[in-house]
Amino acid sequence: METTACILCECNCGIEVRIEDGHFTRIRGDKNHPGSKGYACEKALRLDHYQNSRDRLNAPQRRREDGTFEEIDWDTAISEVASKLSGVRDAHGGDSILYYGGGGQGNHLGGAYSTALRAALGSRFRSSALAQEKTGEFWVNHEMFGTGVRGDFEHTEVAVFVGKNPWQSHGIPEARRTLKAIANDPARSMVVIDPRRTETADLADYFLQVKPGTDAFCLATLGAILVEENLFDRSFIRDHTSNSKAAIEALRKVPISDFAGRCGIDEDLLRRTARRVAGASSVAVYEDLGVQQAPHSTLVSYLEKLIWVLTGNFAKPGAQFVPTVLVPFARGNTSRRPSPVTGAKVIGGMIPCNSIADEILTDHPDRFRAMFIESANPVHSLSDSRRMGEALDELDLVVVIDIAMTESARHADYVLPASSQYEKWEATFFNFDFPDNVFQLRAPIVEPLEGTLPEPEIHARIVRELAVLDADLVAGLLATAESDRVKFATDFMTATTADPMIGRMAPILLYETLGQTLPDGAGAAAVLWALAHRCAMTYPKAVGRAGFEGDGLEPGEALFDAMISQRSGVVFTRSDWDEVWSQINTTDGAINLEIPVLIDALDRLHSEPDGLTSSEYPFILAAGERRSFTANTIFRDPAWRKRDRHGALRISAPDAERLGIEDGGRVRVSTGGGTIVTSIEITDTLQSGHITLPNGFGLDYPDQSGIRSSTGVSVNDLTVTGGRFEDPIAGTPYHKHVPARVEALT
Ligand SMILES: Nc1nc2c(c(=O)[nH]1)N[C@H]1C(S)=C(S)[C@@H](COP(=O)(O)OP(=O)(O)OC[C@H]3O[C@@H](n4cnc5c(=O)[nH]c(N)nc54)[C@H](O)[C@@H]3O)O[C@H]1N2
Ligand SMILES: Nc1nc2c(c(=O)[nH]1)N[C@H]1C(S)=C(S)[C@@H](COP(=O)(O)OP(=O)(O)OC[C@H]3O[C@@H](n4cnc5c(=O)[nH]c(N)nc54)[C@H](O)[C@@H]3O)O[C@H]1N2
Ligand code: SF4
Ligand SMILES: [Mo]
Repeated sequence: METTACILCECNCGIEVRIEDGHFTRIRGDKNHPGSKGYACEKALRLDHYQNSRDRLNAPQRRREDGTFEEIDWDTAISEVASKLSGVRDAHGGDSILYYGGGGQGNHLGGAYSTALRAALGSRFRSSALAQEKTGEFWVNHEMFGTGVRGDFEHTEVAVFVGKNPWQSHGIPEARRTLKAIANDPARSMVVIDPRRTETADLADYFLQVKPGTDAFCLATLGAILVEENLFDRSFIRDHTSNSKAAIEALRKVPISDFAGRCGIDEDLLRRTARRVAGASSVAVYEDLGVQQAPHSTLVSYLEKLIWVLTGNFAKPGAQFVPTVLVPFARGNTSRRPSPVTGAKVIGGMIPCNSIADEILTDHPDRFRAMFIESANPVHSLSDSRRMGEALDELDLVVVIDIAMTESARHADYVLPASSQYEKWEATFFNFDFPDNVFQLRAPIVEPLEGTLPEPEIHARIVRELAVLDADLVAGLLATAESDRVKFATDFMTATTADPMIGRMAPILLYETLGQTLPDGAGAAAVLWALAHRCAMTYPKAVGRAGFEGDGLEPGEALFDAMISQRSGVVFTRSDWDEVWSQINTTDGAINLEIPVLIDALDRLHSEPDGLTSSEYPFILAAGERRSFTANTIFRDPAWRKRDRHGALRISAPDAERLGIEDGGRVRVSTGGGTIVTSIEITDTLQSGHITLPNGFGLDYPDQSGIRSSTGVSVNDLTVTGGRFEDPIAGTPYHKHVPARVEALT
């Protein structure tokens, strides 16, 4: 059995794979993986459909005048891509090149090298899927804590899931085991806030089945009850928070019964829930897409955090903590420069996904002229796919790195074929465990498909072609890396601190030097050397407790050696709950409770009119539900699904009856974004007026004879962009709240 990890969700459970004739014939959880400890869900068993997809690209593709593609060799591809990228930069500036993506659920090493390519081109703007889900929460975290936070669900007394269905979407370690353990323990409780009675809600003790899109009312009520009934933790607030007055006053003003009615929850249930949360020794909270892609998303993030801060649920077992990080990608700082055309807020360096098309489809002189897309499929995954496709067609240059000819790749000028995640060295920076945090560098377990390259090599080749690194510097550092790693460290640090440009090129400089000396072709691991050293310097105690000790550079070197040699993953930090406070990164070291624009938004809720539905669009469509057989667009082969093969529209029995449709019957769904036809699944888990479609469908895929067709609905044919349909602060879309009409087809 070969040791690797599942690439289908952020948990990246360790797995063992038996390979016969290039096929994954047996897959099981890896007991030696220090994070997942043998756990894996059933989706992992289907990974052969990823590895042996019929849709793999095995040569670089160049678009012809007529829109068809021709195969070209790698040297041609690299030199043309490099010269066209520098051409765009010379004509319009590096800022006109937008970088999108950088990694999916299982692959972040490519993205770690792309930063150097972007530096070489002077490209500063980027975006990724995070800017259509998490940026609002990142920003709130930044304002309150100065850093990201996570919850300790394994040990918590009360688990709260807000717009999150971990039974299907995972996201916490050993999700199903953890959920069952909470459900089976009479001393622990689970609170679920969701308009649908999900698999997770079925396990809940307190199920708050809100009306879609009313979470702000629900959470404001919970907060108001804490204040009204004096349930908040006064000493915690006094000792550990600042600026609490305005938030508490705003909550005190919330009309409890009125808001309870707005969200459709019985006031008594809300009171019992607030008391349970306040009385618990620990509470862990997880908010996800159900609120992050719905009305008031950033306000909801704030209210959700106010509730657990007001009840003192930070820096103790079972509560919230600050994870140690190798790459701080969950940053919520806003950059001084907004997006060039629409002036959108840029959070954590990312342009809101919803603004991208507007940043292109305009005459504005600062519009984007080129896009570099890596390991993402924005024409499928962004709101209003058709417009996103039109935007790509308007650009002077589109380069895509993917393993498949995706919906986005079809709009590219060059498509560069990557080796699959099981054919190269790979890793993710989704390292959020606590107190033991885990990182796993995966080695290739199958030979790469001929004609493909790993992303780090692609980036390095483009950078070589751009000739930005001094050849003597590279040769000198390479020689030192071969003979003396300690001297290499000093020389490397001297070179990268002396010249900021060389500093920004550090990943590729490492790849070209240290990387060439690593065993088994593990050159892509070179960037980990810098991350290991930074980690050892940032968290000396936690890294020491994990067993990496010594003087000077020794802990970092030891950590790096462990990373590259331990196939099931390595515990890189062992934290102490007492240290969590020192990770708070606000000016005064206290949690800041006052975010003025969100307090205003809370005040404005009082006078807010009801919902986005109308007589034309009386339903609310949640566009993109996680189900047993969805995994973003990582599997293109629809045969991986054993059930729900077409991704039915879920609808309540009363609604189906009113429309005169039976289970399996066909309907037309229309929104402001478009119209689709699908079959329905009648369910008693949904409220009347609420319908759902799964994410990740509608990908086209060739059959045995090469004829391409797609299965199910591509949800972003139905989603909409624009002011009413996105968060006013973070610009995140309301994918889970699309006004829609349903008509029966006979
Ligand atoms: N099986 C599977 N797992 C996945 C993925 C996948 O594609 N398939 N994708 C991964 C990724 S990228 C992500 S980001 C996560 C996302 O994971 P989740 O956020 O858990 O996934 P969703 O099903 O999109 O949305 C969660 C819940 O929001 C609810 N919801 C809808 N509208 C509202 C609302 O107005 N208010 C509230 N409170 N809830 C609402 C839905 O009913 C649903 O139960 O999943 C990851 N895991
Ligand atoms: N309407 C609606 N839209 C949504 C969502 C929703 O709930 N509703 N969810 C949103 C969310 S949370 C997310 S995270 C996004 C996800 O959407 P995207 O960000 O587009 O990412 P993925 O679907 O994960 O696609 C990853 C791409 O990586 C490619 N790939 C796989 N392995 C490799 C590799 O080794 N190298 C390279 N270069 N490529 C590889 C795959 O072929 C695929 O094209 O969708 C978002 N879009
Ligand atoms: S929980 Fe996520 S990473 Fe783990 S096996 Fe399931 S899909 Fe894969
Ligand atoms: Mo996501």
